[in-house]
Amino acid sequence: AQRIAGRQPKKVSYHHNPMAENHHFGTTHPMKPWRLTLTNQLVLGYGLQDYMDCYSTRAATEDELAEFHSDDYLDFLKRVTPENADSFIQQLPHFNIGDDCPIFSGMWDFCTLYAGASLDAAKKLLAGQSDIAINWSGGLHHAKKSEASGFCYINDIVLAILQLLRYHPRVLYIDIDVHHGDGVEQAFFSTDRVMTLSFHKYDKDNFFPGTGSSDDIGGGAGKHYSLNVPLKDGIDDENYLRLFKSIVRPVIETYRPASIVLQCGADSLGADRLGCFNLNLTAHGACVEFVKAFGLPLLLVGGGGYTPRNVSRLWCFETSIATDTDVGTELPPQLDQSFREYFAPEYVLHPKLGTDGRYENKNTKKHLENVRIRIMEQLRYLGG
Ligand code: ZLV
Ligand code: CA
Ligand code: ZN
Repeated sequence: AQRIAGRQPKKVSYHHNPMAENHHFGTTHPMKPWRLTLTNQLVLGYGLQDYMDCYSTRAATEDELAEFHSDDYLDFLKRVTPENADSFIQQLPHFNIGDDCPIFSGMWDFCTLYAGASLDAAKKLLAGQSDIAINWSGGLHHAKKSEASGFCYINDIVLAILQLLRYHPRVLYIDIDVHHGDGVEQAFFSTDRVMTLSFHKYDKDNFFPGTGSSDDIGGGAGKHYSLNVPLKDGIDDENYLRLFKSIVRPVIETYRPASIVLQCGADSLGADRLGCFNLNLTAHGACVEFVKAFGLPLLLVGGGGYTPRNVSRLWCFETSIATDTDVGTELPPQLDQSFREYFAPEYVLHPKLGTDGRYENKNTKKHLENVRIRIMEQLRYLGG
């Protein structure tokens, strides 16, 4: 990698722990933590570690998790194992443990590690020791106070935002995962100190989690501070990026946050196993670049992403964007053969993802214009 000439590079911190990568949700489960191993191989292959401060993260403590989660839920998560699950059988539905959120070996370690990384990242930003802090193992936006949901057990994003709120009067949360960021929205539903903005596929009865319509706007003191951009199948680079920019700029200029948390779920890419959009790495990355250009303290977290080779391509590419480096379009020449084979058949960083014809673009100009107008209407209510 090479630094792009003529830019004032940001201080970037990379919060990472290989121990969070070796967990298995189950053989048929789409969430594959080893996608982070692949990401890190690319990051190291391009030498991006030379352009940022890399931290090996620690597990979050139970007290830190209790800033958001209930004690009985944490107690359960800490104690339950695949071996003793039988003795918790009545509690499993209560905590929404099941096929989406199974009990797997090392689950507590996995949860505390990805949450610890987001907390460390938030603290680096608060201390002014980094401008952009990255935790690709985080971004698990569906977890609730007392309940697991959609592959998420601990909501590391809520915990990180709570840290930022100690010193920052307003925090903006932006979520470009293909799913609605319901857990973060719900946690801050009735406060005006956090604005949540999620872009997602919305189909109430047929796409998880079924929330996030334009009518979903927050409540109480938080009324108009939850923003949603419901989309249909197959949105492409040009339409997504135009919509993203046309919404995010006025949101930032109106809300004037002290910091931004950007959830970079990779399941909004084309060819994702669970997603249904047609984005390429370039458009997804351009969203990160656009947010970065506002120059506010920025926390980048991961999230969904179910085609591991593309998840790793994306998050490595976005690491290069954060560090103002150019990694080109080829895979790193020094990438180990055992990792290179995952990138067949193209063996490049930027394969064309939006062209497999799996999802045609069902978003009419009219629909996109309507969702944009709904957001502009919400913004008109803010802060007098
Ligand atoms: O990417 O799941 O649709 C952040 C994130 O946003 C559902 N779950 C629930 C509601 C009833 N169901 C189905 C339960 C299926 C359980 C296993 C799968 C197994 C194999 C292949 C696909 C799935 C699956 N599950 C696809 N979509 C779901 C969603 C949850 C999506 C979570 C997205 C998480 C990390
Ligand atoms: Ca989203
Ligand atoms: Zn998702």
